[in-house]
Amino acid sequence: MSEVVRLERHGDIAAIVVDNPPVNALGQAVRQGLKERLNEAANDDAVRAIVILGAERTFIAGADIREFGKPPQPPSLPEVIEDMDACPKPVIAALHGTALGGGFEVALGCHYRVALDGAKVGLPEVKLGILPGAGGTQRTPRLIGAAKALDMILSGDFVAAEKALSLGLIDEVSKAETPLEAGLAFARKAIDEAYPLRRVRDLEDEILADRGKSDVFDDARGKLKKTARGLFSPHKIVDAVQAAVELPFDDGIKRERELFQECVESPQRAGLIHAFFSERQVGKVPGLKGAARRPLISAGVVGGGTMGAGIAVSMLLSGLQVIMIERDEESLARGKATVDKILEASVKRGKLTAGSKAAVMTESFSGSTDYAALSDVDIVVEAVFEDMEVKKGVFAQLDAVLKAGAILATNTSYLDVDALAAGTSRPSDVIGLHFFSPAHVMKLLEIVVGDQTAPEVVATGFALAKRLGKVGVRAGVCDGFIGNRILATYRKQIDYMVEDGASPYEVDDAIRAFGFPMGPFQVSDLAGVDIGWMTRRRLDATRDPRERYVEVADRLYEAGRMGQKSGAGWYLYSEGNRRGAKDPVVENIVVQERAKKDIEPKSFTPEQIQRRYLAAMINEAAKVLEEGIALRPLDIDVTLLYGYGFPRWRGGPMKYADMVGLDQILADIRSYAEEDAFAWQPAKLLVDLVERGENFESLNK
Ligand code: TC6
Repeated sequence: MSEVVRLERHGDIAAIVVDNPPVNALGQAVRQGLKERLNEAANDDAVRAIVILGAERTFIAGADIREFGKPPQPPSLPEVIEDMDACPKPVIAALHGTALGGGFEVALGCHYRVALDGAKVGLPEVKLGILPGAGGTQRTPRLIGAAKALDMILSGDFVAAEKALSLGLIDEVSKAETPLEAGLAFARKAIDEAYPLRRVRDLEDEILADRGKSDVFDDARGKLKKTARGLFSPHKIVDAVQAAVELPFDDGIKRERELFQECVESPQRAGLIHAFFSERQVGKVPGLKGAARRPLISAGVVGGGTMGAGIAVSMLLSGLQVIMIERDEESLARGKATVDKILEASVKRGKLTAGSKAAVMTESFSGSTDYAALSDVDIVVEAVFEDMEVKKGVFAQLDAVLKAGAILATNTSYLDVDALAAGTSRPSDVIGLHFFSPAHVMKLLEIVVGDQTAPEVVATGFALAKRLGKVGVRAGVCDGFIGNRILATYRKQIDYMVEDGASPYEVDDAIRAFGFPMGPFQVSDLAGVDIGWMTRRRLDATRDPRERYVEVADRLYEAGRMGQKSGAGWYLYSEGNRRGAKDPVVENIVVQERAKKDIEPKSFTPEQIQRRYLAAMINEAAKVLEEGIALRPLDIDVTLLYGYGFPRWRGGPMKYADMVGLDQILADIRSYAEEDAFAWQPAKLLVDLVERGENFESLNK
């Protein structure tokens, strides 16, 4: 008797309850249990209707995604669903919480669906690189037509119960307190009023209306060219829905199965599922379990520039009281105006009502030029100019006025958090909170833990990240922490390749072809060529003389080409246009710099560009791990996915390295080292893992 699925009798109605916390996923035991209990109920003459529901917080939230990629264990989900569909008694799904993926497919295999108010349904498989492979692509168009089914399955968006009812995905929204109550009430009606067995597989109206109309599918495929660049499963989804329209049900199901299998075997499935679990694991920091958290009601932000204002907005929208500090009234007014502007944009996009915005601006947000205004806040984030002396000055002032137990956070992207902490009388309260620009949009928050940062301050940093809707990643102290340190290394390889013969535009094309949304030179133009210049000047004093230095970017800076903001950088921007054009002037600068060093240009294929870029990224990432700056490979994956545009379907650089094979990555590094031994010193960890035949995944915990 399976424990994860139980059969309850309520008079002449049988309730089959899936009880497999946390989300009632359809692992093997659940599938087996569903099949057995259904068989039991179907063969019991005293049972006249069957209700399927989930215990605790939700209906079934999908297949157990930990099982994908492993040998399949019978019974398969389509087989279980077929039994429901064929059952001679009415089978009713009673939905609450989230009925997702295979969970919603179970519901579609039932003869009727009733949902509690507040429940959501959805087919989010596309987000995991697969497709609804248990009849979802075949039954959904039979209920709502191909166009709406494609919208739902290609977006993976959840649909609220009321909307699901109006679309025709479900049959009733119930005000009942529990799914059992709702299911029993529906089953009673089904018995008393002799509802027919309404099998979705037999519904033909929508399918017949769509048959022969290829424009729905042509349109969908056209849109995918823009929205699903590089992705595999969306194209298979269109094929599967088209099969639903063109083939008899059983043939469509067979086609769906083949397409599903292709998706399961694709590396994108592995990458996306790794990303799914990593972003849930990243907040579970070893050693932090059970650490107390400090209360967070009010916050200070020092600095009202783009970063400070973005941080303030993010905090305000999370319900915190925020006080902004600036050095004079004029700067404060500018900072407040920036906050107002960001909030106004949220109103325009419909994310905030005008009334809420007004309330936030008047009741939750204030500003001052006097640090004393911060005497009672729980946390302060400084976002002033990136200069150690300036930041030390701010910390000294904060130290003088903050209450005991308040957290002092710096938003530095590179600087030594320990040095800042040492300048205060309370180093255990100091932490780095590295937001990414624009801070109210970007989801990554590096939580930089100093030598003396107290565990409860770290735990509070993670709690803040969650409250702000961000993904917090623990990082140790070093120049650039996890993300910017790795970036600095792979970014240099780009400059080397350009000096050696690649054009910046070839590089950008190759990196975009790998799946990044922008190439590194486009990013540089967006961030500002001056930002890179300042970073290089900061590092001048400590740069190892053996390091190769490329001056092309300095020439651009000297020519006043600051990127998008000045109308020219690596690209040329026409008035109001953020899409730059290739610029022969830049190509000329590159040619001159090569000539100065007598470099005979060679050509690079897109694959060669990508391999060097990735090898540099992975090698530095392995050093970051080895030094304990990142605790686990998954912390690096999440950082690069959320802060640096690494394609999600590749899982992050460490997952990608595992999939390519660490031996190949190391072989690449060793071959590049023959040209530049200083830049390509293999990480000891990488060498060790290759020698032991292990991968990065083995270090995730
Ligand atoms: C599918 O169904 C394909 C069918 C075709 C078959 C032929 N499996 O997100 P939370 C875990 S594909 C295994 O923190 P929330 C999760 O890892 C699937 N585990 O909670 C976490 O574990 P931890 C289609 C799962 O309340 C815990 O549950 N379905 C699964 O913020 C809590 O998760 C989906 O894509 C799973 N399917 O959100 C739905 N789902 O505590 C994916 C969750 O050890 N899931 N876990 O860290 C979700 O979107 C959300 O988890 C949620 C709950 C909305 C269900």
